[in-house]
Amino acid sequence: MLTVFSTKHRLHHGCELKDGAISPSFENPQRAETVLARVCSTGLGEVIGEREFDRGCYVAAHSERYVSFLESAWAQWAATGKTHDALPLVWPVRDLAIDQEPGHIDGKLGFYAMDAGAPITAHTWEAVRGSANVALTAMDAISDRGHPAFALCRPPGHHAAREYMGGYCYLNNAAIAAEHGLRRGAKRVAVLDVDFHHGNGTQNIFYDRDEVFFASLHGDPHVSYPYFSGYANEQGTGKGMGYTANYPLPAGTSWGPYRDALQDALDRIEAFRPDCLVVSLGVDTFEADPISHFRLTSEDFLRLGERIASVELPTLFVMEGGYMVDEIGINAVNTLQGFEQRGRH
Ligand code: OKP
Ligand code: ZN
Repeated sequence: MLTVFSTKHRLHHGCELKDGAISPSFENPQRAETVLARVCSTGLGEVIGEREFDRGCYVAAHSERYVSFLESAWAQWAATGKTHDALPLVWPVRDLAIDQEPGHIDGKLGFYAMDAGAPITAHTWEAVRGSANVALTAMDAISDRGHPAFALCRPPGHHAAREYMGGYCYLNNAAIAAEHGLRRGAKRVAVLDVDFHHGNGTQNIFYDRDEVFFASLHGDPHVSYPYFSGYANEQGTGKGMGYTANYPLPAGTSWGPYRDALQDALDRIEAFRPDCLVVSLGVDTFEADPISHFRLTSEDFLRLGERIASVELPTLFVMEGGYMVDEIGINAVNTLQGFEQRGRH
């Protein structure tokens, strides 16, 4: 399988608000390096760099003003004299004004963020663009050749919505790739999100659309981040009604019940008859993940890949979460190898 990787991810490492304190983010550069090392040591296939794409490709999934904010946020923050990471501190919840973008950077940060988990550092935008370009390059490979590809994206993207960042995510790499697939001629694209956390951003971007089917398996939002989305009754709106499927699962979920939910999602994806499949591949469903609560084993990721292959679609894997740094290479590549094994039969 082809892997696309960008060294630009190394430019981004920041902090997050966690358990009442600002601490170094679990989402660190070592993650992507560990996955890349495993891709190479297992001989998964060729590794190529990302190509450049214009901002229109990002604006396909996000608003123009949000992309402008991401481009200029560090400069605006630095202009106030600060040299440390930018994080939001106030959010427009419920009845507060959301009809006007604030002028001050502190206001803008809250306006365009869902949490204090997506720091903006001096070179964050470069890394974020690189990550989206990795996904776009990989989608081109699928559209051109119909072969599967792995977009080794960092930072991840699935919490990033049309107009806000959060949960380590800025641009929604999977959604940007799906939009690119549609522009490149796909009539329908399915997105399957197997990260432990609900892909609220991807859901948001496609919620009222019927040409993208979105399915997510994740920790029950009643007890798991992001808490405010991912319930089973969220099924889409307008012509998108029925094109979103959520599978909230209890803490402690292991392969058996996980597999049953996965099979249901895959059945619905097959019924949708998409031209290609984008998989938001988070491996934080691993039993030893430090911030998540499922119990998949490294072996289970082989089975996950096999099942995904069973729908026999041109497939793009997009890296999302996974924080047990020692194991994320094994678990991510096990998924890809499980997929390839099945494809050979
Ligand atoms: C990003 B991705 C829970 C803290 C949650 C944010 C998690 C973001 C996950 N105690 N902090 O979906 O892997
Ligand atoms: Zn996650």
